[in-house]
Amino acid sequence: MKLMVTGGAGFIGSNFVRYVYNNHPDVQITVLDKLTYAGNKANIEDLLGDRVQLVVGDICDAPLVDRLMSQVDTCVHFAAESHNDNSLIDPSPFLHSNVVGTYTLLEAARKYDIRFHHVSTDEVYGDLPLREDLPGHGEGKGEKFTTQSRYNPSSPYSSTKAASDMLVHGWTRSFKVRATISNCSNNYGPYQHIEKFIPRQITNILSGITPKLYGTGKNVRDWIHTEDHSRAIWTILTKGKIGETYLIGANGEQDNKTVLELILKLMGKSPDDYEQVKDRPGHDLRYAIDSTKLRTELGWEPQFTDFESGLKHTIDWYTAHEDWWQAEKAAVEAKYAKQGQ
Ligand code: NAD
Ligand code: TDX
Repeated sequence: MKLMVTGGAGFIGSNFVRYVYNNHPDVQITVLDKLTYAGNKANIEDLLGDRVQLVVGDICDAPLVDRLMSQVDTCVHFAAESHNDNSLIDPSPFLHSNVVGTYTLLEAARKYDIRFHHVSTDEVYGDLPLREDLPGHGEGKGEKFTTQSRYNPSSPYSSTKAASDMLVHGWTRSFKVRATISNCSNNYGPYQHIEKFIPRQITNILSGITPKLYGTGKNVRDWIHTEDHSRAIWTILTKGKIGETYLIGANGEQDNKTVLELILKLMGKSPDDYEQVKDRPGHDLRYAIDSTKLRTELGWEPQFTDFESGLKHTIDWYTAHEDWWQAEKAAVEAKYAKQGQ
């Protein structure tokens, strides 16, 4: 396989490149990444060589994308602006990378008949009510996202991801692009940018800064280890049916307050040693994925089923890799402080 990975120097993309490198030695990988503030060459530097090359460039650069796509047979598309809070301050790069970027790649996939996998998010479906607000605490059917759920995005980030999914649908139906889509829940693990919830709190504690919880902390996210996400994408790429969408999730629902208390406990702090700050405008209440289709049709199962142990490994990674995040910490916190968060 000659594989192009867009966004392969970011959090999930670099973990995917590492996964393919370690498990599929016959794959040649070209990473196309703009190295925005979220991309970091260091994430894949040790892999660069005969089997992995990095091209620094924009997925909206049509001549560059055309040239690179003419040299591969498969593309997994991660590149995106990925942070909700940033999209609330300035949506424009989200339109550029997430919408125009996906369009540019699809046009090349169409021209060269590339097998295309589009990496998307459960946030395209909007949010679900909290279980405590549902009759019988939501243990019945229909209270999780399925591939039948209605698109209902809440933020500039999720609406541009929803738009990109729609482009993939259109190009698949009208131009027979051989595409699949996956919508995954919240990832955690090594190499996640410190603007995101879990690494922000870990690095806050390591830096002597009080952790910051938005609002009441009742909001629920469905956590999955990024390595389980990589394995799921590989499974869809190799066994998935063209034109299909697969939801990826590992039954990892936790409210933010519980996650923060667990981080504090694992780092030897008092569980109430945090600050409640201004809530995110339009803050989605709850995400929860029903991944039955992926499990029953393609045989994928998550391996990181113990969240506490996965979180402990993640804390150990940030503790051991201070050089990876330290230089950016002050600027990330200064940006949040400006927003009252
Ligand atoms: P990230 O922000 O850590 O990485 C994004 C990468 O894309 C960076 O390396 C960046 O430099 C690159 N990039 C951005 N714009 C580009 C452009 N115009 N041209 C080329 N490269 C560009 O994001 P992530 O958390 O790793 O997310 C990766 C993908 O997975 C995104 O599509 C996101 O929507 C999706 N996703 C993320 C999660 C999550 O929990 N983080 C969950 C589900 C889906
Ligand atoms: O400091 C914080 N305090 C806090 O309480 C931050 C940064 C976040 N939060 C809350 C907001 C969310 O309820 O934690 C939760 C997780 O926040 P983020 O890490 O920003 O993730 P989220 O907005 O849920 O989106 C993530 O999952 C889906 C990724 O960033 C997206 O790219 C992905 O599509």
